[in-house]
Amino acid sequence: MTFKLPELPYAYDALAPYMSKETLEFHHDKHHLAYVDNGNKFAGPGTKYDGKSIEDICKEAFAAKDAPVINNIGQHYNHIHFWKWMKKGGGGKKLPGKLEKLVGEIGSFDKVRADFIAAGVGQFGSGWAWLAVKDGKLEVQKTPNGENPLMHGAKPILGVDVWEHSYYIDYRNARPKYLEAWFDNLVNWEYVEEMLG
Ligand code: MN3
Repeated sequence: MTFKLPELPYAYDALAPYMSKETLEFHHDKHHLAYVDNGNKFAGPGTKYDGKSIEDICKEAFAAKDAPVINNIGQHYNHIHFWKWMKKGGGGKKLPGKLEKLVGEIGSFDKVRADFIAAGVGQFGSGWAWLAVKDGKLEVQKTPNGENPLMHGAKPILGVDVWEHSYYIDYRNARPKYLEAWFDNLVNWEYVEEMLG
């Protein structure tokens, strides 16, 4: 399979002021594109990964400790969903039904929000914070660099990019402020529910 850069599902200025046009231009057009180009080099046509799903490639590469594929295909997978996990006018406490039930099983909306933000703040260096489903239960996770919950036996349903390229233009070094603004104003909960399958 030849990997391709997906288009953003909204205009570059749609997420302002929480995520600027400039951030999205760099993040999508330059950073995500680099993962796609490198992903094609390391896991595209002519490699042993050709013909496999991106989810399977993530798992196989992690099991084989194949760092270039873990990072580039992991990041391609993460960003495909990251763009869809955000929308203009997102956030809010009103969750779709299945998701609300899963959150209720491990506590409250406020606890999940606090744990998710703490995971993002606590990820040392570059990486991601996640809501993932493992054995039917919701979990808050964090992973370094391009890793994701698929590589750790779970299914990601929401992820936030805590690499500096995701927030430095808009928030400088204030990662907690970025995470709070992101969670409260940008999360597309309908897409999170869709990821439950
Ligand atoms: Mn990124």
